[in-house]
Amino acid sequence: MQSIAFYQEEFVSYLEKRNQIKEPRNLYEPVAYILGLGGKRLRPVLTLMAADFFGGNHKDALAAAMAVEVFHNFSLVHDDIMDDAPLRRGNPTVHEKWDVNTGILSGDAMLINSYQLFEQYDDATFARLVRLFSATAIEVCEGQQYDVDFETRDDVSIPEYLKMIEYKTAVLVACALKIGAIVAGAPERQQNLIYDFGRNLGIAFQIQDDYLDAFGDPKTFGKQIGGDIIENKKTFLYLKALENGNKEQQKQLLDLYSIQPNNPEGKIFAVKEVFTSTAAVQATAEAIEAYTLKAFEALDQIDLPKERKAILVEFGNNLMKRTT
Ligand code: DMA
Ligand code: MG
Ligand code: MG
Ligand code: MG
Repeated sequence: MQSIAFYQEEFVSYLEKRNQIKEPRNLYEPVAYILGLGGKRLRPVLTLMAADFFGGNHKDALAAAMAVEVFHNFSLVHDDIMDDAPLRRGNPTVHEKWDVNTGILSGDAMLINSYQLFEQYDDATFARLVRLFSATAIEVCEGQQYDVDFETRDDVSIPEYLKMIEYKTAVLVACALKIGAIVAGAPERQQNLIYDFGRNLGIAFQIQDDYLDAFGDPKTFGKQIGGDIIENKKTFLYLKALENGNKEQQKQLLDLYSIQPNNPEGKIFAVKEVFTSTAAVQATAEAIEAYTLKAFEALDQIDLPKERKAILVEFGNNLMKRTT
């Protein structure tokens, strides 16, 4: 059985070959830029692993894995515009390096290109992949719309938050795995079970993403620390702090989130103090663990040899130790 590092290397060497195409149009410069910045390659690696684990060949899944990664990067380029983010993977975001229009158009080009990458599969597989991708794309857009709407709402509940992160983040992690299973020709029940594993892992992943946004190490994180706080994002930390806090802490948090700060660093510091003093940090760590365990329970039901499941467990556990 191959290691996770093996799949990463396989994927990156494939990506490098594809990325050498030089287009005369400026549109593709940002595409090559964002894809070339690296990142964890989490989603395409999951596609390749699922393809091998369900009895296929990961090489047949490379184009599909590429589609997943290109789709993910489309969503990041648009997300950074929506979140007014200056940094991505330790470098300027696309709209910061070029401009907002370039960010929108190069993001659109990536979304379309991601579908085009499915063309190499036979018609039945193509139809399955496009159907799943379309359903996922709509959900990601809906999740992103909730995320933006929640910025100006102060009555967001934890179930609403969980739905939002399931849509904006977890469905693509789940989709990445299911795509590998589809390419391998796995039975539908197995496809759905691996999807459920990915969905729960993706929820844990986004709760942790929110945590790192506030408490990550600026040297390794690659994004602006405190960006969610500046943008009044309703994160798990925030909602738990509001739930756990006393009247005074609740008022402080609501006040901090209701103004456009002229001192963003001061706002970030004050909000993080409330996150810590209300034990929201502890509750967040517990939620990450709970969803990771749910993912492993889903994995337990899948009809795969033990050693393959062990690699997916290792993958999940490594993900929970991440700093980027
Ligand atoms: C990510 O939410 C969701 C999508 C669809 C990109 P986010 O804004 O927390 O992501 P990041 O922290 O990477 O900007
Ligand atoms: Mg963002
Ligand atoms: Mg966002
Ligand atoms: Mg984030």
